[in-house]
Amino acid sequence: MTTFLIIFVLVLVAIAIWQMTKIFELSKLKTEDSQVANDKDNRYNGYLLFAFLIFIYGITIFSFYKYTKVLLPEAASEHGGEYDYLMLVSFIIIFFVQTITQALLHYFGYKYKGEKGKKALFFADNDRLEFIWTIIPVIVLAGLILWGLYTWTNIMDINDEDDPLIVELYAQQFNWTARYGGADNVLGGANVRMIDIDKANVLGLDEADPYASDDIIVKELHLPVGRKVNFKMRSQDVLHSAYMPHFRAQMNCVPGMITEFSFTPTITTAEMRLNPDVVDKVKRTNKIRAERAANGEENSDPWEFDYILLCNKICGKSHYNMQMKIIVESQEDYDAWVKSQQTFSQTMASIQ
Ligand SMILES: [Cu+2]
Repeated sequence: MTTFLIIFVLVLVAIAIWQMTKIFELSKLKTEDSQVANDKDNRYNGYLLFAFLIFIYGITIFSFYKYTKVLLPEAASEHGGEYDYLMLVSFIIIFFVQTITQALLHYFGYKYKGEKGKKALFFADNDRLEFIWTIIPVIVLAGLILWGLYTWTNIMDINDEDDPLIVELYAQQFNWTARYGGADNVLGGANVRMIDIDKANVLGLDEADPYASDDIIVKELHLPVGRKVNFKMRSQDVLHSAYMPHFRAQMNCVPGMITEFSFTPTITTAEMRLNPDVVDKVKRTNKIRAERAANGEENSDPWEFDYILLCNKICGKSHYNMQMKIIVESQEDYDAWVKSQQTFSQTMASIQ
C-alpha cells in the first residue's frame, strides 16, 4: 500500500513538472505556434495509447495476482454454488470482450493516427456490420439475463416445504438479535410497540401469545448443517441489511415489515476452518496481527475464522461494527446448544 502511494505521488509530481514545462513553453512567444496537431503530436498520442493499453493490462494482471486471495472461500450454502457459477461465467464473458475490444481500440487508435496527406475513409453506414455488432451482444445479454432470472427465482423461493428452521433476525442500531421458535418452531407475535426494556422484552414479543413463551432469544446465530433455514427479518429503527457473505445471502431489514430469505448451510464452521483458502487467510491475518503487536499496536490475539452476519446498509456511526457470529454445527451440537438456552417465558419469570 505504501509503495503504491509513493508511486502514485511520483506520478503526480511528474505530471506537475510536465504541466509546468508546458506553461513555460507557452509563455515563450513562438512564431510557429499552431493549434492544429502535426505529425509529431499524432505520433506522440499514438504511443500514449499503446502505453495506456499496457497500463490497463498490467493493472489487471497485478490485481488478479494481488487480490484473488482475499476473495471469499467456496460458498457454504446450497444455492451458493449456483450463484458463484453465474458470477464466474458473467465475469469471463466480460473479461474476454474487454480484453479484445480494448486491444483493438488502442491498436487502431495508433495505426490510423493522423498523418499529413492521409485522408479518412468515410461511409455513412454498413448494415451488415451494424447487424453483427448488435445481434451478438443481444444474444449474449439475453442469455445472461434469462439465466440470471432463473437463478434469482430459485434463490428467492421461500417456501415452507422440507420443514425449515424458522429464525428471526432482528436489526437495530447497532446490533443483531436472533430469535428461534422454540420446540414448536413457531415464532410468537411481536411488535416494536410491545418492547419493554424493564422486563427485558427487547424484541417486543407478545407476552399473551402462547407461541412466544418458548421462543429463544440469542446474540449468536447457531444453525444445524443441512437443514433449510427460513429467516424473517425485522428492523427496529432504520434500514439495515442482513449480509451473510459466506452463504451468498443478503436481505434488507425494513422497519414496519418482515422480509424473508432462505438458505441451507452445507459446511460446518469446523469444516470451513480446514478449507485451504480459509487456512491461508487466517495465517496472513495472524501474521499482520503479530507484526502490529510487535509495534505496540492493538490486536495481538490470534484470530480464528467464523462465519459472520454483517450489516450491509450504512445505518449510522457504528454501522461498521454491527455484526453477529454465525456457527454452523451438527444437529446434535445444535440441539445441545438449544437446550442450554433460556426460553422467553423463563427469562420473563426470572426478572419478575
Ligand atoms: Cu445496520
